[in-house]
Amino acid sequence: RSLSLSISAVSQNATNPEAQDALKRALAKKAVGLVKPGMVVGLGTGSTASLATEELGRLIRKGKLKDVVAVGANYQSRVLARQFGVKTVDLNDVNNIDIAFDGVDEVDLNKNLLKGGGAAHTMQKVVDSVAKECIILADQSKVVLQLGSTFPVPVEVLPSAISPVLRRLVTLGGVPEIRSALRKDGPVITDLGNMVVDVSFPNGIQNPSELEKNINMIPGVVENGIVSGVATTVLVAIQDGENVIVM
Ligand code: ABF
Repeated sequence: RSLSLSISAVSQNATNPEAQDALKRALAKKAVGLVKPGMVVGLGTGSTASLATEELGRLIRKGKLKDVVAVGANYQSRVLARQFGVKTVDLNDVNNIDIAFDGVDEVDLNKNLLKGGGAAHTMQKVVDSVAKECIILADQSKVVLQLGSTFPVPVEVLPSAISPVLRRLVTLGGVPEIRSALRKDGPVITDLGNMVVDVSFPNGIQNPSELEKNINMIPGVVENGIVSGVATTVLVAIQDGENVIVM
């Protein structure tokens, strides 16, 4: 399904936190409704994906989804899954993932994604790309006409290669900034032990998939937050007066 139906969401992306939470819950419910007994489910990270994990656990505990197991994209999603009664398995112990749910920071009308606000995009990309169906959960605040409009591009970088990588990112037209840890004196370190560089592109991102490849070709880059060609479905939740519509 094309995202063109969702273009109206672009102009409506100011939402208060309670309304946004209702949108995220509606997305979680809709997404989990796609899971069938016996499936292997990939779980992303972030508040929207966490709500989907919670909903999955609720249905499993009710006995509605027998023999479902989950692959968590990272530590946070695995802990949460266990907390909600969802059995987890290791990615390396399954041959495939039937369906994955994940959140997003930005999505454009061609299903290009920008992820990595939580510094967890590397393994999210692995899980999402292994899944036969990758369902992206986007409340209306996430829909943009051009990636990079509201967020910089997160790039996970090997700490020992940080300086040359920063120089190469500048040659791609980027303005890189090392992400620092809130309330700590130092950089963010990912689950995988790397640093995150947030790169803004003042001239805009015209070709997301080309930029995704070019960034990943820099030696020392582990993975960047642009994800093109992976999302099979983008569910968008919008507020329509008193109602929440997921499409
Ligand atoms: C993950 O969580 C990230 O890729 C993205 O940065 C973030 C979205 O979080 P939320 O659902 O809380 O807006 O999916």
